[in-house]
Amino acid sequence: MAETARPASAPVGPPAAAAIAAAASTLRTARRVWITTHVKSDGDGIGCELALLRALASLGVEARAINDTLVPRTLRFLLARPDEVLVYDPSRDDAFLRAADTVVVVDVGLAYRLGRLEARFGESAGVKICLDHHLDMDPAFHHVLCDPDLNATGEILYPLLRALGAPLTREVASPLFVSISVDSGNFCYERCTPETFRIASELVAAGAEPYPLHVALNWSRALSEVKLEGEVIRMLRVDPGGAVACSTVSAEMLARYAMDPMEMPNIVNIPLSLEGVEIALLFVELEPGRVKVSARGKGRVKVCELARAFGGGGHPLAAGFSVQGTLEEARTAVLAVCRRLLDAAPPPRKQSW
Ligand SMILES: [Mn+2]
Repeated sequence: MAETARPASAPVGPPAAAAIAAAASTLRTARRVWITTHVKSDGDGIGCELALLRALASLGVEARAINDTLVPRTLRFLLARPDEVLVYDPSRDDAFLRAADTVVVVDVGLAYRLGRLEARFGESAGVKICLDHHLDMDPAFHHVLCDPDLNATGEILYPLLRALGAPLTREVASPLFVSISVDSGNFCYERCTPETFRIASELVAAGAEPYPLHVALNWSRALSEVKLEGEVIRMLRVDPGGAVACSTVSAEMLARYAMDPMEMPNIVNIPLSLEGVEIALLFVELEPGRVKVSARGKGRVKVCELARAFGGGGHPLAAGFSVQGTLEEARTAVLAVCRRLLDAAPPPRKQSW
């Protein structure tokens, strides 16, 4: 193969126009493109897959989106047909995956997070392109368009689609708008820049409709999820200092409401919404002895540092990790680190508007 994988030490960062043009030219001449994203995919991953799939189809390039796991219920409204994004089925898909001359991985740079598709990715002879906004990146990719300063992978995909010269139709713009909207907290998070809004403006001009997309994304919740939120609110605890708030979801509650712990990413915003709270925590008992912790911050403390103390990772304002032990043991251990981080944190910033 003419293209060689980049060295393991190559940094991620704002991709140069030349890097975007090179990835676009690979895609324009591709014959079979396999698009995929991480397991338990989210709005950014699925939105990018759909936008790229549709853009490539409009250019006459054969492409398929094949993931390890199902599109979450909350995002299925985006699909033009139920099988527009496929769940990997070896007997149906292996021939296509082996024949793919280009592989595009979106919203993740680590092959192990492709689940059952990790091996197919590893053995693929195709040119490997990564579109992402996370820090960690395997050295297997020939093209890396990854900028951790962006809210969403969609903000990387947008200039790539422009470089591809694919028409920006409503069908491309809508999932791309969803990708950025979901990962930017509805255009509120700190990484929103004028460029974020410039892209959003182009997408709306191309036919993406913010209000119906908002209704489909945020006001189409399952009753069980809202009822579970009621229990999470009842069990809210605020640390005596007032800066840490947390709540818990037991394995019994997950079973009673038939909730997938991966499909409730916003519940941790309930403790975060309290005045004076700097760190919000949601402890979810995945199984007896294993607790998943979602952490959110308002800015004074980088919650990724909290996550790192427990072997996890994430972003300054949003991170996650797992702790062995009971819910109570996990809470005691995590609160102790929170207090330490708060003591070392700079004083609250005085804002003026
Ligand atoms: Mn993302």
